[in-house]
Amino acid sequence: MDNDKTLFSSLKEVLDTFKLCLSENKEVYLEHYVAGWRGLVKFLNCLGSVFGFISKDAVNKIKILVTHMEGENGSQYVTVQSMVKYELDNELVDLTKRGIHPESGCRTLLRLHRALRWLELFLERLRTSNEDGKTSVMCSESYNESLAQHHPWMVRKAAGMAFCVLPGRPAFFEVMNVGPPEQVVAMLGEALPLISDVYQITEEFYAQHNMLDLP
Ligand code: 1PW
Repeated sequence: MDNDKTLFSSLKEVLDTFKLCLSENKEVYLEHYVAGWRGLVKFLNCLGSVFGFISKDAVNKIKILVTHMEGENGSQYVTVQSMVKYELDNELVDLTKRGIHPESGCRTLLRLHRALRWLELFLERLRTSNEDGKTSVMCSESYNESLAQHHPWMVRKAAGMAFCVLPGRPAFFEVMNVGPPEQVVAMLGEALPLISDVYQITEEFYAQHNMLDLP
């Protein structure tokens, strides 16, 4: 599954994958969450090599989750909720400081979850921007409001440098490969509430279990 060499097709397809994440009783399916992230990584890779260090970390996190999902206890890793319950019940999570479970599903997913908030904020800015909106500014504002708070200085610095060379809005829309700008805006308007739902449900579940600061 991790040798997925298929090319990025369209951001619509990627965002559609996130739509599949929510079960009827509002649990988050890991399979679709991971598939959504795979698509995002392909998208990042189309934005230029400077995004390499960003996508590399996401790829690592995806790999860790897939290893859990395909491992002998894979049946516990169907939804975020079942994963959290299983890992907590079996003391498989380092709760306060890094220890013997540096690759727990819970702490790994938390990193992607925080990054999803960045994506949500960024795409929302993009959706409401006008023709001369600067993607680099939208991206760094979204980052500063979300993920940056969890990153050390070095990572913030490197991320800031990557944002500076983001393609401008027209080229960015082209890479998204959704169609003319009106269609991109409409697609985002449809997809963003669902991404937001996935984010909020995960956030609340992690908060209930006091797991928003896992080391
Ligand atoms: C243009 C749209 C952008 C949205 C894609 C978001 C991708 C997010 C990946 C950010 C990764 C930055 C470099 C890695 C930092 C890691 O140290 C950090 N990982 C994340 C995902 O924040 C924390 O992981 P760690 O070191 O605690 O294992």
